[in-house]
Amino acid sequence: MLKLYQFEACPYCEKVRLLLDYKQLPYEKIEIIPGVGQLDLWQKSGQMQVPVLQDGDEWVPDSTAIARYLDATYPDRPLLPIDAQQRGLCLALEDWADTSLGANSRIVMMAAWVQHPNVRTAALPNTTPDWLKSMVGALPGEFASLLGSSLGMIRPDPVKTAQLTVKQALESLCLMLRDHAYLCGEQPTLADFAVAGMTLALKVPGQQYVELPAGLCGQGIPGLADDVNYQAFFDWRDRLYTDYRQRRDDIGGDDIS
Ligand SMILES: N[C@@H](CCC(=O)N[C@@H](CS)C(=O)NCC(=O)O)C(=O)O
Repeated sequence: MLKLYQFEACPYCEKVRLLLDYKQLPYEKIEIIPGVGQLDLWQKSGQMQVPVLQDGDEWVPDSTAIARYLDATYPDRPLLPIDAQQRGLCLALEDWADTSLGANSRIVMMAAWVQHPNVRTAALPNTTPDWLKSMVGALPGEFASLLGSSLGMIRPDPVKTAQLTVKQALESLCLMLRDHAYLCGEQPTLADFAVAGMTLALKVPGQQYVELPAGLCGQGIPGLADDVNYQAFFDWRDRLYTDYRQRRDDIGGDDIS
């Protein structure tokens, strides 16, 4: 069986999980422990980042390389269009999603995390004691921002720039999807799954799809995921999940958000 070495919360790993589910290829997830686990990964794959796909003796790091490998090895349900212009557009959109959209979504998510007490406490593991949740929720926003900047995660200007960039990205995605079911036409392609993966941080998929803290699943960044101007995009992404993402078989129920 295919093995996916991953971090559950990594957008590039979510992109690959979407690709594998679309192609209806069963796989086993192997959660990597940051640090120690990455050293092991380096020995096996020659680099330390996730995602890495193992297919027998074949080790494939990098989500884009994994997509190309999957199409070459398992050609059913192709990820790239045949038409030259559509194919070029698909590859360019994938690269844009992996770089600009992914990086800016992460900055926006970090900013929301430090500024909104609810988002901060939701990110804590389910087992966190109530007293610690209250303490984290009660931290003043300025202190949390300072903590964020001192860790080199965010600074005020990059956050504003990232927010504007993500808003424009969501606007362009809504426009691209207005008259078409998917980004490159009427069939899903690599571009759609890259965009869906990279926006994981803007609105976390439901618990029926991802193994993340219950308080985070289904939660969106306030001011983005609940903005009616971008509703068409989040509705489209929900449909993509309903149609193609495999539901977790270790939990039951239809109404888990
Ligand atoms: N270009 C890579 C990017 C993968 C990536 O940035 N992975 C992050 C997690 S989201 C990672 O492994 N970070 C750990 C590190 O760099 O040590 C891809 O498309 O797969």
